Amino acid sequence: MRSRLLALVVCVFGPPVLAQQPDSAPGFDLTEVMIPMRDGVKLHTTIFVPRGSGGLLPIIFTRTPYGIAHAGNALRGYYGAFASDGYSFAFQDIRGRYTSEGQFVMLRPPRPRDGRDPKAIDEGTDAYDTIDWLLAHVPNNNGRVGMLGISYPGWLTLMAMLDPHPALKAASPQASPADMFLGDDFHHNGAFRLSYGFEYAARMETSKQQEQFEFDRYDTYQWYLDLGPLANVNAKHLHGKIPTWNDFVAHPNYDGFWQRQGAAPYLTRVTVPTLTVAGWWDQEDFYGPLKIYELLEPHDSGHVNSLVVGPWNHGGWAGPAGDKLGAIDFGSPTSRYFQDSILAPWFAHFLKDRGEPRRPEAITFEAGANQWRSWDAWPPRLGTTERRLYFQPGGRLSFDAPTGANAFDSYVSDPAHPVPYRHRPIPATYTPGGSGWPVWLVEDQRFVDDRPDVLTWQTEPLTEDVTIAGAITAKLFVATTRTATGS
Ligand code: PG9
Repeated sequence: MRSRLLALVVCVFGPPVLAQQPDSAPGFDLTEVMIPMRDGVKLHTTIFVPRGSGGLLPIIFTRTPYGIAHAGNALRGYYGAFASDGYSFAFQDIRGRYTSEGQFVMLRPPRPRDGRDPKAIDEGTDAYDTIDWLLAHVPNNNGRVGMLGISYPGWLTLMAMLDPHPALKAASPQASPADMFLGDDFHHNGAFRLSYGFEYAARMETSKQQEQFEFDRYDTYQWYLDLGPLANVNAKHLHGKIPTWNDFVAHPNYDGFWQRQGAAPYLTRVTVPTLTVAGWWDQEDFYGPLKIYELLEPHDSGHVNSLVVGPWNHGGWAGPAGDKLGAIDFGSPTSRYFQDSILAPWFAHFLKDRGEPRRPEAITFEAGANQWRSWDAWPPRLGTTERRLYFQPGGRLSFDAPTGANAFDSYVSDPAHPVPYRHRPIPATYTPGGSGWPVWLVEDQRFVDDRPDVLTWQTEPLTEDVTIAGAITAKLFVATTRTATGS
């Protein structure tokens, strides 16, 4: 079996790479290749072609910094609806990761696109060059490629859409970040997400593979508290060797570094039918997908830009069921529904000319009512009213504007006793076997309610159901008696 496979590798795809054994998938011929990019760097790619399929098939293509050894599993899992429907697949390690050549740059900003340097590269050109190669080498392809990915691979899909290869006919950036300073993994409105930023940077840049930072205690809340000033991260632990950490330190404000990396300046046209996917309780990248959809929408004259938001945490739609998140039950297998009834038909339409898929502008899951809703616009235009909720004296919250002038609530913030956002002990984000991180957004946070530095406002008991949809904005008017304040 294995020798048959290598024979196929040599004759169809060029020299094989004999590194980590990739998983195979039943019914597919697996080949492993190094694909040359325009600057000569070669990227490690695995290709799965269904055995004995008669006709011409599209290719589903995913790029990732997280390793592709287990891509075969994906064909039995998240990509199962595609795998049983006649597609070939390509999975690729991006530059500088695992056995790909070249240098990894965290969220590498797009190259200057003035065409002056034909060898200039970015994640978009790497996707383009790979698609070119796949069309010439994957047997029986129908000349159409679809890309998808979740989170970093979602962002890589987005980059491939900027100046897409003409064969890229459908793209689904899922949980893709759009701005790491404003709302995604590393900062929220400029507030640095210390534990995630530190642990992710160390995980990605200690070596070409993923490495777990070894904390010397289980409760990382205490570890970060004991760390002292931020400078101690490099002085004691990272020693200036993690470029992304150094960037966090060098760019504490929303300067050109973050703006160049953010997606907004580049999302000025809809180049490919796009299905953006988000989870309401995404602990890492919720801002990104909503922003990507919103930025593309004014340019969508062909009505091919659409959005799905379900009751999921980060990437939760890739699991087999999606009927629960933490303690919340949604009453049906929402991930299964998404995979079989939204995602697969959407790609089949653009890559296989199959049927008229269900293509509303937006499909969202209404938690509480526990039902999927289709919309002709997002945020919804019909049947909604923009409302304001106001803080009131005595910790009350109401839809009526307060009448008193200059009322305020205040608290004393003590940086030596920061408010934990999760129950302690708080294990490292990537603790094998689970850390609670993926579900913290749906946890009961009333355990901090009685702290003097936590203010809580509450409505009267509701007399009827209230459904909230669209962009929720909090406007806080804040004054502090110090120059630096935790909030
Ligand atoms: N949220 C992760 C990430 C994406 C992009 C940059 C940095 C982190 C992820 O899950 O891939």
